[in-house]
Amino acid sequence: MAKNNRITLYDLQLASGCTISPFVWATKYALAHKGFEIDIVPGGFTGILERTAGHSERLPVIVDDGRWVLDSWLIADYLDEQYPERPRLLADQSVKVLTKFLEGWLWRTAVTPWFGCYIKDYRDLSLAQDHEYVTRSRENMLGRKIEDVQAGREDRLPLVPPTLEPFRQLLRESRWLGGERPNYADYRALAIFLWTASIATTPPLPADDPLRDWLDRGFDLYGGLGRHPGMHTLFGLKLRPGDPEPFSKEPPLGGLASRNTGPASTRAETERIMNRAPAR
Ligand SMILES: N[C@@H](CCC(=O)N[C@@H](CS)C(=O)NCC(=O)O)C(=O)O
Repeated sequence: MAKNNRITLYDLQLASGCTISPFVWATKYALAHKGFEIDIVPGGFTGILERTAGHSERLPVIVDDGRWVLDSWLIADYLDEQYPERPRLLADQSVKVLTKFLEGWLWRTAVTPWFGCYIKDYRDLSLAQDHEYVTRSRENMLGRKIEDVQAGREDRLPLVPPTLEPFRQLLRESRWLGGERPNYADYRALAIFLWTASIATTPPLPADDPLRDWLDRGFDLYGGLGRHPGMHTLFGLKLRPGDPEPFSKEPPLGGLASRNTGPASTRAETERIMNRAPAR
């Protein structure tokens, strides 16, 4: 049982002191959701094994009254199993499965392109003693020089916001992914944008992105857990002529977006698809 309601979290930080790792961000929110005070052990990329007394090469790691728990997903399971009387992170197995799907989709859609757009910032903003390690490990990962990977990002950044449209639609219909209140699905998804905000020296999203409402509310949770002075704004992407529309300005159309409550509810769509002159 957490002594004095406190749990220790090994952080992964940039030189500014803000958390970089999306896995650590999700864990910070998970601990706050469960009502714990967090004792942060600060640090960067190098020396994790020594810092954690040989327990882990990766972060997050928590220590709960002497009990070490590694890995963000195992930590979430541990917190729900150990503290079932506190608000649950994941109501049941199906929420967990669907959260993993959403997270996988967001990594493919946003993290992969943004990693390539911000990898030099990621290295430059890390602690001075981490620069060499981050450069070598990430260049090995990517098979190219960090500078070459990031070059030309002004052409690639505008391509990402339109691909987030299904996620926007979801959040138009629901205040949180968890419904009336945030749950672990919100934290896993927010963690991706918190990671981005920790490294994005130029914004990835347009100023008027409808995702802003959910993102701002999420960053403000738990006394502004996502608001660290080292974070960058996500909003203000400058579009150039010819860039795609960053998000849909039309009300959502089609079978996914509308509820069939009888012929009156589908009449406009039927007229639209029947009366337009056929394409030649
Ligand atoms: N499956 C692990 C992944 C943790 C992980 O990969 N953390 C990265 C940061 S995003 C790390 O510790 N990296 C240290 C390094 O790159 O040396 C989890 O969910 O906690």
